Amino acid sequence: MTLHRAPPHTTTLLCAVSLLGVLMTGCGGGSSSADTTAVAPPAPAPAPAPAPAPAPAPSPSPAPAPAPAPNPSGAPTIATASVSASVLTVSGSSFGTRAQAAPLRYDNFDSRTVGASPATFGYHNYGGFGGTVTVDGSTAYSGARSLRHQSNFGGASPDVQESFPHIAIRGFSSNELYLSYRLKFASNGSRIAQLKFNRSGMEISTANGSPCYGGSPKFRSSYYPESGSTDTTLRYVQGGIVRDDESVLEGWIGETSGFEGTPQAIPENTWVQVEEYYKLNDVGASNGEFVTYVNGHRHFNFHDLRLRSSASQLLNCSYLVVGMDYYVNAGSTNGVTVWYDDHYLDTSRARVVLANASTWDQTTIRSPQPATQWSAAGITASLERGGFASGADVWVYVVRADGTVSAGKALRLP
Ligand SMILES: [Ca+2]
Repeated sequence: MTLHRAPPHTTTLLCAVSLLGVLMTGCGGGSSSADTTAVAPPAPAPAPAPAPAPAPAPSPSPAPAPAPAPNPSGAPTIATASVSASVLTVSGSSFGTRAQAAPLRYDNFDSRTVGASPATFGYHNYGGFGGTVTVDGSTAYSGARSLRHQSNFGGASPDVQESFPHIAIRGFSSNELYLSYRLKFASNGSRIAQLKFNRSGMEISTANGSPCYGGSPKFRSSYYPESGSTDTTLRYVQGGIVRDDESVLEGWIGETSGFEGTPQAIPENTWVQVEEYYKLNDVGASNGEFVTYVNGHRHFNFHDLRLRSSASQLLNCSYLVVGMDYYVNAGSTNGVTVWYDDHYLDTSRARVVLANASTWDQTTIRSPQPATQWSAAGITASLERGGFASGADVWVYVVRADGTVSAGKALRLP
């Protein structure tokens, strides 16, 4: 299949006109990632043994004790999984550790007040512009409420419209982030020109008018429809990383060398799951990671990135709602609407998941459950049904902090 990228001049124009002083470093996509790999990665290579002293020492110095493996003894294995009183309990072995049981953030918006701004319940508004972001009681992936970004609706116009509310989580610092959320959009007769996915990185207080959006190092991506058509489906993914020196590595999924894969098309009025995983490199090494999925379909898959030069450079901001460029057509009934639900953000990949297939590679729904207790042999989490109804047959997976995934354990939800 031949993929057709949006004309570069279009992207440049949209970026240039949309950023109000935010420089080009903010342009491009912005999404986020899940696991490093969809399958259990091989066991980490054992630390190379220190070269034995070549000197003919009469008595060789004893080999240093190997560093304890952070996740000992093989893949995580689930023995039992059950639900009682909306608590998911999983027992087994080799689940590894988490610094704290609960994720950094979990919000299904179901307890929020319809019409409320996310700034009233822990989200940060970086001071964007354009449309509004409020709790919505008419459309949801889970429960009865979600978060809605409603872009402004003026008259039909040949000019691109912009709506960039810039709603994020901040107030943490980490070498890595895993996030998942649900997204759906409706064109309302209008048309998205670019939907910016999650951007996450390090704030630079003086950066280009917006500490997170203009900061670095940073991970980012955007989705685009077919250029110049009336097609409302999002089909093309562009993005990459911004290093601490402001240099970039970016490209189009499926079109640029190193950006393998085929973009997962997102039609309007269809909920999808976005998962992203970011990891900064160890200082001096090229082992930073950027892995993203939509409905379990992998887009970015980088494991050899160098984004920073100091251990003091940490991820400390992560957008949920960035914004969009869009067109209002003759006959439009509103600007484009985008909904978000089941927002999960954490500083670790370690999580327990409800999924819709018996093997991880086949899953297209991977709902992370917010844990309340976590040990190597047992996990409890608040049951978040997401799209799964009572009586649904699901599979429980445990993902360890190193990305290793257990086999699925069948469970019929009560
Ligand atoms: Ca919800």
